[in-house]
Amino acid sequence: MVSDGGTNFDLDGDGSIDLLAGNLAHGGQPQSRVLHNQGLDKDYVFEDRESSGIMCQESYASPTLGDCDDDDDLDLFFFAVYGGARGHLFRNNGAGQFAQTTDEAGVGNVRNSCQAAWGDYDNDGDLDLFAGGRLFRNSGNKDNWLKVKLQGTGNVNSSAIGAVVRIQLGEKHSRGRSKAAAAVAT
Ligand SMILES: [Ca+2]
Ligand SMILES: [Ca+2]
Ligand SMILES: [Ca+2]
Repeated sequence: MVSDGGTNFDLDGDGSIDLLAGNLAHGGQPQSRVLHNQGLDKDYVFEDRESSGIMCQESYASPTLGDCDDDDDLDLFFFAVYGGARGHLFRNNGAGQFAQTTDEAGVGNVRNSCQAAWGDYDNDGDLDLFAGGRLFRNSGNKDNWLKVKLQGTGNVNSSAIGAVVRIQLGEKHSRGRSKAAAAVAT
């Protein structure tokens, strides 16, 4: 497997961190795949869930995750490094399966990109996409959102990057890991 990058995240919201391995996949080589962490009861052994709906394309590189539709699961933007090949957006159904929604989301013309990132550049509570030297503003929805500014002290880095934020509102639980100085929960 020719992996050009990977990432870890809680694919299905069960509290255990899963793995997503991105694969450049030259002809006949294995596709990108999801490895599901089966948690404490199974001694944290990973189950190979193969593509989990992520279509195969030669030239995929590092996967980039963010909850672009504010439904509390992480979605995937997979950019492509070869000229002419385009990146794709996959939405997570919350149970660990992905569906491609590139054109519907308006991000269908990102080609030959070497990196992508999610971030709320306009501070309106939804994640916007930076890819291929372009900025795609997310039109969002009318859900409420909460911005949490984290401050590390002592042995914790000053922006508390890596901290886990858990929020309970009635019966609903939300969880996020800080990768920047501010975390957003919906
Ligand atoms: Ca999980
Ligand atoms: Ca989502
Ligand atoms: Ca935004």
